Amino acid sequence: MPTVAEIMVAAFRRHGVTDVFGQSLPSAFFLAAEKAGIRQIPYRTENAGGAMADAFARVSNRIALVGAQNGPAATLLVPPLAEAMKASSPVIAIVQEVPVSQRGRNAFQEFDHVALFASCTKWVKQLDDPTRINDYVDMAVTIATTGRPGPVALLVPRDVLLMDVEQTEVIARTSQMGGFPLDRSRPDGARVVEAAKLLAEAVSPLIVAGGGVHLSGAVKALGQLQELSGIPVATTNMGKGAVSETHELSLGVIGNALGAKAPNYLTRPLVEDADVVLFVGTRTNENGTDAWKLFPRDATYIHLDVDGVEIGRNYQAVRLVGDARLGLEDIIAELGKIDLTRRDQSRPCAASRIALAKTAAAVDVEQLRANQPSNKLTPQYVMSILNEHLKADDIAVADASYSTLWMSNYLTAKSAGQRFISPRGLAGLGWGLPMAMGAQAAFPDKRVVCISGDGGYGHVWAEMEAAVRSNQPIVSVLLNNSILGFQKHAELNSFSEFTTAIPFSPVDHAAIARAVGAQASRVTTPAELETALKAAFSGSQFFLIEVITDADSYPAIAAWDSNPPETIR
Ligand SMILES: Cc1ncc(C[n+]2csc(CCOP(=O)(O)OP(=O)(O)O)c2C)c(N)n1
Ligand SMILES: [Mg+2]
Repeated sequence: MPTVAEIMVAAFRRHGVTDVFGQSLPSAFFLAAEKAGIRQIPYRTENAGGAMADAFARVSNRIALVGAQNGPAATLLVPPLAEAMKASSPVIAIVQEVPVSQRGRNAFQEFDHVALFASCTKWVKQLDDPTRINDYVDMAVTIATTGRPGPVALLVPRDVLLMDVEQTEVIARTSQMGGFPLDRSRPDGARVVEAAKLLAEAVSPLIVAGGGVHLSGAVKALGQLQELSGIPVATTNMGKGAVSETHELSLGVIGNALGAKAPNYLTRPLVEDADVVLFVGTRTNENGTDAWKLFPRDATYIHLDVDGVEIGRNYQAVRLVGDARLGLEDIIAELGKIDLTRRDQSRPCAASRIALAKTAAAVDVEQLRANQPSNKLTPQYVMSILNEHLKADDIAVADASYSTLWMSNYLTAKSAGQRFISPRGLAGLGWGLPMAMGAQAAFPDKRVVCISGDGGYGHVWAEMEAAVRSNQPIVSVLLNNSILGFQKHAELNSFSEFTTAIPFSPVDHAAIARAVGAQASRVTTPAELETALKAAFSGSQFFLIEVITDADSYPAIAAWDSNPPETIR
């Protein structure tokens, strides 16, 4: 007679699950999973395991599972689930519960997990009736993947997992889900007609693509719309790669890092001059809109999003509630029926403005390379060299803080659909390395590059051991400026001083990496950087490149233009 754990594993296999992030708990579940051929990908901390699952889901468009014990382990899942919630990532947390017979008696590590996960999941439920196991698995999968995707938590009491149940008693299910979006819905047809008309008749329209374009698999449709309409496309940090940044109508990433020193600063007028803006799959959050200052007040907005709550939150808009791919296809179909003379006429002008901005950006990068101090590399320089090594189907992952902005501003999306993953749901430190591990687990044959700061890396050093154990050939680039960089500069900007917690003691990260069996190189010169990158990219093992970087460098955060941190000291 099979146990509930075994039936649960079979149910997840039915949904196409091949990998689970875990640390052996709940034991009955993982023992059954490994016997059934599901690979357990180990984490050192639950924080990291949840972030791995999040990235796995984002890059693969499949649900991702993470397991954890009750109590303290479960509490460590809160941060990654909160990030997944804000970033619309369908992570399924399998959390052990105390045995039903011990409930409410202060059992070992007993905690109210329903209350714990209420704020950071779409759904949290405890399985009590063993015959309903298939119902609960399917409910978890459905809720994670339908509508706006997001995390769920399935609580499984230790004793229920071990129960033997007659197959005949278990409510059977046969549906195969596991991919997302599970259900695609079309926006209101009349509003699509209205939107197409607005786009056709605009003087200088703009499309802004968020992470929802990747989640919906709408990259191809967006490229078709860009080509057909000749409308320039910008992306948010999470939308980066939704269009190829080598396309003549692609602006690159816009948002809070579009300050005066940004390489793509000259794209800013194209945003500020827009009279019609089409948002696709974006929350119009603070950073993506430069604190809602970037877009013109008097523009007309159209917003296509699966979550109607996001539409009109910050910009009153023509409401296109629905799947990004279907919505874009509907707009394309409507544009096919109307006169696009205006769009055809405006395309060369938009393209030449963008070309000018890109030429200026290239000059900017040339200059920073020429003026590079020989013993102290700037992150801009490191990123521009890394960009040369990155191929069109490589995956780049960045930690929060400056790393995300260095990636957005200095790495080029060389193909439509190339992925650039960052924890921009909540921008927490320490997500970079585990997200790279999750992406690598989803695509073992792809090159995954991780960019982190030393503060964020300190949250997750231990995960290097897990990456080595899992034979993950990640190229991990650590920008070691020996400070909490953003924190220091933000404090200088706001208070003209900073606290004593900002500088770190010297840390030899390369030595830590070697101690856990990884390859590593500590880099201080351009020549050493080049050698290390060549070795890392041609190798097949986890490779940490620790670059000692200039602590005074910071990305072009627009809010600091009027009061740059360096002038305050
Ligand atoms: C979990 C978490 N704690 C604190 C912060 C606030 N914070 C944002 S950036 C930053 C400094 C990051 O330093 P580091 O990782 O070294 O990157 P750098 O800015 O130096 O490149 C801090 C403390 C955060 N975003 N997430
Ligand atoms: Mg730092």
